[in-house]
Amino acid sequence: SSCPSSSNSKPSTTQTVLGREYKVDDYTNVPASILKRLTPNPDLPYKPNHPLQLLRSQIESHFGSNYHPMASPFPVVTTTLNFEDLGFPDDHPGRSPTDTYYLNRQNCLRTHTSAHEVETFAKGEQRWLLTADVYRRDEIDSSHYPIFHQMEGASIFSHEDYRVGGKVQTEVEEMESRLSRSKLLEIEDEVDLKMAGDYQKGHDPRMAALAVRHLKATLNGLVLELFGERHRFETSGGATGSQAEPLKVRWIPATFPFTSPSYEVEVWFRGKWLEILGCGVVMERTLERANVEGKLGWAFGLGLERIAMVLYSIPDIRLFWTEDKRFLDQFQTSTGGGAKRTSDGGLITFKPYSKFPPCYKDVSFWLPQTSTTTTSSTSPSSSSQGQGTEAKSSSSSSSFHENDFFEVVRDTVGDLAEDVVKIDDFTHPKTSRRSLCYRINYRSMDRNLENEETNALHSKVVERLVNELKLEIR
Ligand code: FA5
Ligand code: MG
Repeated sequence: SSCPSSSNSKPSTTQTVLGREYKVDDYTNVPASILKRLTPNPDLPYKPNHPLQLLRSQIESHFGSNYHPMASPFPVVTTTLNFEDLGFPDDHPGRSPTDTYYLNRQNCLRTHTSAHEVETFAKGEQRWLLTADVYRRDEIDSSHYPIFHQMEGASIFSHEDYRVGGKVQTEVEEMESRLSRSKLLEIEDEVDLKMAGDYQKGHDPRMAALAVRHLKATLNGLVLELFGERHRFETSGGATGSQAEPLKVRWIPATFPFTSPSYEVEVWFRGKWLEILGCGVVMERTLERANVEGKLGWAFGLGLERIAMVLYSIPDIRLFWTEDKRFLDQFQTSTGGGAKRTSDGGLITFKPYSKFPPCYKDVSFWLPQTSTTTTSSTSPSSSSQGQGTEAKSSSSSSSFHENDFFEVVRDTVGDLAEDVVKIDDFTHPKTSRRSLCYRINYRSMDRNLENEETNALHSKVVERLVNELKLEIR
C-alpha cells in the first residue's frame, strides 16, 4: 500500500512512520509530538513493573492459558480495519479528523484495539487478549491523554458448543457458581435486552443468550479479581471479607457498531461509578470478514490507564509516561507473577510526591468569521464520544473544534499542560461573533516550572493559535 520511495517523489508529499511511507493528503493531521512517540515494536513501551505492565499481567494471568495473549500490532491501521469492517457508518463522529489521527484518508492511528478483531479472528484465534497503544484527539485533563492503552479480549465457540449441556454452558455454570459463592459481588443488571441491542438476525436466540451469560460471568469474574480484594481491604481495614460490603458492578446498555447486544460495565469505587470497559456479542459481520463460519461469541475492550489509576491511586494520567524514579520505584516491590501486592502483602498504593506549583495562563480569542456563521452559544464541551454511537454534538459555530485547540497546546508544551478548561464562551449581541476563553494550567509532574519558562511556552501556544487556527486574540 505504501509507495516505494523513489528519487522523484517530493519529500513534502509523503511522511515516513517507522520506516513505512504514507502519502500526505487533506486528512493528514498527526503532529510531530505524536509521531515521535510511536515505537517500532509497541509491546507496551515500558519497563518491567510499570503499573500498566502489572495490570496487564494480572489480567492475563487471571484469564489463564485458555486465552492467547497476542503481540501488539503496528499502530497504523487502515480505516477499513479501524472503522468499515466494524460497521462504523461514514458519518460516525469518531471518524472525524477532529477526533482521529490520520496519516491520510486510508490510514489512521488505531483509535481502539477493536481494529484488530477481524485480523485476529482471521488467524484462527478463538480466545485471545490483545493489548496495544491507541490514539485519540481529545481534551486535556488528568484522565485524558492522546495515547492510551486498551486490552481487547474475545471468545468465540462453535454452534455445537452452545448446545444444552455443552462446553459453554458448563463453563458458564462453573463461573456463575464461583461468583455466587464469593458473596463479594453485587451485580446490578436490570438491562432490558431491547435497550442493549437486539440479538442478531442470524443467531439462534438461545445461543446468543448463553453467549451473553458467558460474557457476564467472565467479566464479573475479572472485576472481582481486580477490585474485589482491594475493596475488601479498604472497607474492613484488612480483615477478612465477612462483614465487608459487596462490590457493586453494573451493566449498562450501550451501542457499538460491532456488537449486539452491547454493554458498558461500571464499578462502584470510592463513591463513584467508574466505566471500565465496553463489550458485547460480536457482530456476524466481523466474523464473516474474518472468514470464520459457524461460530459466535463476545468481545470486550478495556482502558488500562483508567483501571490502573483507580487501583493504584495514580492521580494523573501523565504519570504513566514519566521517567521519574519517584514514580517508577514505587511499583518495583513486586512479589512476582501478577504482582499487585507489596512485599509485606499490602496492595500497592501510589504515594504522590510533592506537587510543584501550578501556573495558570488564560487565552481569549474571537473565532474566525466564516461565511455562513450560524453562531450558537451552546457550549460544545467535551468532544470525546468514544467508539460507540452516543454521539455528542461537536463544536457548533464555524470551523473551530476544541480538539484542534487542545492539539496545539499538546504539541507545543507536551506534558507540561496539566489541564485546559473553557472558562468563558460569549457571543457578541450585535456582531454575533463568538469569543472563547480557555485557561491552561501549566505544571510539571517532575520539577518546578519557572514563570519565565511558562510565559515563553504560553507565547508559543498563542502564536500557533494565531498562525495555524487563525484565531484572533483578544
Ligand atoms: C471502545 O473503544 C470499544 N472498542 C470497546 C469495545 C470492544 C466494545 C469490544 C465492544 C466490544 P470506548 O471508546 O468506550 O469503546 O473505550 C473503551 C474504554 O477505553 C473505556 O471504557 C475507557 O476505559 C477507555 N478510554 C476511552 N477513552 C479514553 C481516554 N481518552 N483516555 C483513557 N482511557 C480511555
Ligand atoms: Mg465509552
